[in-house]
Amino acid sequence: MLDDFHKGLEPAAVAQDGSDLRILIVHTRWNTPIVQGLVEGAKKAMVEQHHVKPENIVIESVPGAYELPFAARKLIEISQIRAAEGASDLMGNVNLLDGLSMSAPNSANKPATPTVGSSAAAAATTGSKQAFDAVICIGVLIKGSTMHFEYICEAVTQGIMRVGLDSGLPVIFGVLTCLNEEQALSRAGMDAAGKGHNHGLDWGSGAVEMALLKNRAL
Ligand code: DLZ
Repeated sequence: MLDDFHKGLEPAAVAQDGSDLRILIVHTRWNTPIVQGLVEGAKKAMVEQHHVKPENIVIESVPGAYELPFAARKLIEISQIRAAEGASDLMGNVNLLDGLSMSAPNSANKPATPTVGSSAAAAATTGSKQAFDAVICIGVLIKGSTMHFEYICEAVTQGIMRVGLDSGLPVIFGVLTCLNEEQALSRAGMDAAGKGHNHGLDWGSGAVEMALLKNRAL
């Protein structure tokens, strides 16, 4: 029975068309190669399975997982203001987070050339009533020898949930909370045995499905 067990998210019964959606990915710069693989997985699912336009996927970065909720909230606010103003791109050309963004469409295992601040992918066009339709927060937390891991996991989990409920936007919890690096590699589909599954794929599909739910007419 487990031979045909579907790893990760079972596809929705009905095709999820993301061609009109705008998605924000906020990712961390800790455990970068694994994070990169997860970001690429999320993008792959959105573009290849759900037809999200690559130019409508905006990617921003933060230092670590603890910063994800604040950044998601701030970037949602900015994008909503810019969309209401009819701006031609959602993030503008301001380096809001003063961070590096790994936006180049490279392969999952090859770190992209970083670009400073709001990426080229941040040219998501507006022209309709909504700013972002969903946000995916992506990070990798790996347990160390102190209690730090537990505190950050708790804060980030609660924080991401809060941003979603407060903003009314789906915010996907794309944070791996792993006991060691092997677990993280496996969950990014980067393990040596090749038996893992890239959870980024599920987060991309989940973001599209939840964005469509958010936009569903009453
Ligand atoms: C400090 C820290 C540690 C020890 N480990 C991680 C980690 O595994 N993954 C991650 O995303 N961030 C880590 N951080 C950084 C914190 O998330 C945060 O950036 C700092 O505590 C500053 O607020």
